[in-house]
Amino acid sequence: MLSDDDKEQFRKLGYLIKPAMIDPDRAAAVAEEIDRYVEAEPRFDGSNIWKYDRLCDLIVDPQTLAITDDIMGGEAFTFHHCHAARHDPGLAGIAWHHDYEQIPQTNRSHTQLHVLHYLDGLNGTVGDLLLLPKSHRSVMRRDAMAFLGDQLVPGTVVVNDIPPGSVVFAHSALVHARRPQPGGGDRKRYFIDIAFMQNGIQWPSYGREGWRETLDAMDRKLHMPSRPTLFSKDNFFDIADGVARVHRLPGSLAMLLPEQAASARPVSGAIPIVQ
Ligand SMILES: O=C(O)CCC(=O)C(=O)O
Ligand SMILES: [Fe+2]
Repeated sequence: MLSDDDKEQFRKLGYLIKPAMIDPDRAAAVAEEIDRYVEAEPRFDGSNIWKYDRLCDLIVDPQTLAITDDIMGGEAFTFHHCHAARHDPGLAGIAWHHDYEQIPQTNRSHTQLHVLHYLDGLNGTVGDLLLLPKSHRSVMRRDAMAFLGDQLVPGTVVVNDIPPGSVVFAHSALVHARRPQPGGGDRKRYFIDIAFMQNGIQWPSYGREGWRETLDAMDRKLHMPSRPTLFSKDNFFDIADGVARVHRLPGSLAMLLPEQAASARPVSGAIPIVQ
């Protein structure tokens, strides 16, 4: 599915952009579903993602799964979570961070992927995506670069001109930020992120109570005999147990950076940064 150049780009730089990968009718159907729950369930955090048929379709989209196969080097992988949001003008930014789930942060031996959908593209009016190529190879706390806010650091790639239906495949350890923009355009900022973990190690679970039930419901709805572990619970340990076990433990790598007040700590989407 991916060319050798694409695979090489992902390996070296940590991301790959597929412009207009989702066709307009389908993107419109997903956007409609998001509009529906923005009204009905404004605190939606992905826990009941199995209730949303169009979002579920995106998670098991054949092209997405085939590209993910290539990125994972042919190894099997497991779904971790899906968030979806409609970002309106005035949306706050998110400081530089990464979303690689690991407690404590120690290595990058296995791949974790964020599939970022921008259903209406990005055009510089609601908020830009900033990427720091090659940063996925460094081990750091998720908020280690948050002190820089959303300043352009050397090497920053600004993603602010991609057509509707575009998908950004980003290694979860790639440092990235959202730079706010004042609005004024006619596009909305529909944003969906879907995370997949390469099998082979135990990963922290999605940070919501009920993550096991969510995976069970997804498996009942979407089980694929050719991908038996796609919605398995077996590759996860409970993230809260993991944090409790290593927090403040002397010798924990990348856990003992200077303390920040809770109010100064960034959140990454719906997930509070805990590691
Ligand atoms: O809104 C975006 O483009 C990125 C958001 C993000 O990085 C996150 O939710 O973790
Ligand atoms: Fe993020």
